[in-house]
Amino acid sequence: MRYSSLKTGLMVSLMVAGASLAGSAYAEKWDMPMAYSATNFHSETGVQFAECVTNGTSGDIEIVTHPSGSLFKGADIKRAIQTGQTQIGERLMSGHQNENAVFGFDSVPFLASSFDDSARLFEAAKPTMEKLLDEQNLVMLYAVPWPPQGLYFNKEVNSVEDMEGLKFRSYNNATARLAELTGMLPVTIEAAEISQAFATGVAESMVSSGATGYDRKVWESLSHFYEVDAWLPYNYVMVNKDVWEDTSDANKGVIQACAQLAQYAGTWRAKEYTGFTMAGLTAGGMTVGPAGDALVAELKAIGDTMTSEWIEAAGDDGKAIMEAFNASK
Ligand code: PCA
Repeated sequence: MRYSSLKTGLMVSLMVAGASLAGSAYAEKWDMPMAYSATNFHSETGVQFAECVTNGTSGDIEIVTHPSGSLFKGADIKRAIQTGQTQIGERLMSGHQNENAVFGFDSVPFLASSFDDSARLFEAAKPTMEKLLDEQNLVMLYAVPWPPQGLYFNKEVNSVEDMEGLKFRSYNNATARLAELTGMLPVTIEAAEISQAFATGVAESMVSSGATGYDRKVWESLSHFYEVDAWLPYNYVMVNKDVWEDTSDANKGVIQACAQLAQYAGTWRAKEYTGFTMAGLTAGGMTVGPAGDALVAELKAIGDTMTSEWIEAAGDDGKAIMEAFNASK
């Protein structure tokens, strides 16, 4: 290497080191636990959000993502943020249904089964969710839907009777209730652990998106995916309210802009990923297609039961969400 280029190289390294030192004078690090694998589209969206904030605040706030439940398991993420054990994180919103039925507004079967309807439902629920989260020391930054939920089995299924007695992997209260109403046996398992659960026979069926089945390579154990489009549950990113209030207005502005971008980009990814993962499941050897009319009719009747149950359990907040949703049609 010639001396001049060596010198230039050294100067550049020093300048970079100097810039990052200057940037880190007041820098804060925010750890962002996420429950799903690094390659999942929600996690990829989270990484881009984190980079956007780190760059946009010139390193004032550095967000570091931790996928696959590596920092906190999915079920512990919200509490960790609420109590200040971590600053920010992502969680499946309906995972909190056991705290308050309102959190399950997005998992009511057949209430909103397309991307457009689910976006309207989310907007209708947003003010109520923000109020609820505020009472829990949390601020919601953005939310992204999973693709439509369908049914996975290790055999052909044409009726609810065919499901009787199957071990059914559930991920929230609504999915456990669906198992009960169809005569299956619910077992709660996080997405990160489902490949093993199916391989060992701990579970034999589930309701989830093509995305999760594809990410977890479920064709190694399961044979059928029925596109039921039952609902589209949301993942959301929330920040501890005290941390948020200590953030400068300029940095809040950057974070909100990055959040808007993430919501848009994540939703776009969810739509693109739907077709891609259906093809991927088929390529893996699964039979993929719509459920038969008889099965759909039975599932819709169960959906009606679950809708009434949710409205009853969610009380005035649930009523407000339903009214806003119906008014947005
Ligand atoms: N995947 C997540 C939640 C909904 C989805 O499509 C899961 O199965 O855990």
